[in-house]
Amino acid sequence: MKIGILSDSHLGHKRFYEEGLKQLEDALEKLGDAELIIHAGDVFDRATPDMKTLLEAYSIFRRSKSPVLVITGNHEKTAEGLPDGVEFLDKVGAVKHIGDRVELIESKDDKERIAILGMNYVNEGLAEQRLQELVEKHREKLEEAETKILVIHQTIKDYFPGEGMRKSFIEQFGFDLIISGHIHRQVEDLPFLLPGSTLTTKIDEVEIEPRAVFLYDTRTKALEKRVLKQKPFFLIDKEIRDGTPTQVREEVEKEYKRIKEEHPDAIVRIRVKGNLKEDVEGNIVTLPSLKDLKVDNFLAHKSIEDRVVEWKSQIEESRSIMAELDKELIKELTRIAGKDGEELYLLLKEGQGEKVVEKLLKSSLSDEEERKARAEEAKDGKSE
Ligand SMILES: [Mn+2]
Repeated sequence: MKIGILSDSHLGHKRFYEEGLKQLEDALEKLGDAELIIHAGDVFDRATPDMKTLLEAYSIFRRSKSPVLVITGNHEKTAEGLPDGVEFLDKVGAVKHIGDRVELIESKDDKERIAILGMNYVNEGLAEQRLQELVEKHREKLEEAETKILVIHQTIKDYFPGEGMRKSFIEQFGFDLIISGHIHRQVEDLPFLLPGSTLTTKIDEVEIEPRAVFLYDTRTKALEKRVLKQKPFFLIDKEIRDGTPTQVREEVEKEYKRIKEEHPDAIVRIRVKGNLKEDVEGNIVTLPSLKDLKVDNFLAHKSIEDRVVEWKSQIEESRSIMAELDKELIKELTRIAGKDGEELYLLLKEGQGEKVVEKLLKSSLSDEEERKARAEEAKDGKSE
């Protein structure tokens, strides 16, 4: 069976909203010859997308010639019981949500039986355990199939440093193909396949690489990469030595104009590095503010105004640091609750403190107390 593979479409992305829609549309079109399409999570940029984004997503997925199977990514994670965008798409029949379950499919032409196990994103520290549980729970169904595919949205340590799953751990289960979203870089290392994102969500070294989708043939194990149509991205480092504010501004504008002349639809990020002349410290470097341009000021001497701009962009980009702090909090909650603390964390984020207190109090009943309570209940039951 020919299977189309894509991930991380991030619909509803604030800066690249239109690109997100267009590139998903292009992705599904480019996979028109697939019998089945798998999306490995982060369909949306937010867990609860606005109505416009939901409707756009609905109409794009409805136009797909092949059924689309989806899992949820970290961007779709909501507090316990709250619906997300993927659930909506599943309910209205635009996609099929296969998170934490197995989908069995028979190929039209040669009756090949394929089992696809989807695992929704979980806190990295719990991912291996969750996979083990899911494989055990669905063992029978998995064994029925000739071809077994796993779809996850996690970090695989061997491809990306930091906390995550081990390749060797996943390998033990014998899947013929392992697809993971989350990491926006493409990795072709069969049976592992990281399709990368269909959208450039930030202009950095990884994501200025052309975005793509993949077609995989389960019989021949051939993998084909299909590059998406997108605006050209440019990431430029501009070095300034003993410059003046005017000079910096002019150099940035010159660079931007040069690129735009050759590529009118280019999206440009310029990182200004180096230093200003000592005597102009305190002068204001006003960097041009243009639609398709993002300038980062990494100059050594900066005015208050420059610093405020820099702080603003630092705050915007501090999400990774926040994520680290969040991870610590989740760990602490996991320790106290004795189970997945992420649910509690999400409740806290939504301002539902009382619920967290309630849940923690419940779980802090010691085994002894619980036994006593049970014994009491049993006694009561008998006396009635
Ligand atoms: Mn993502």
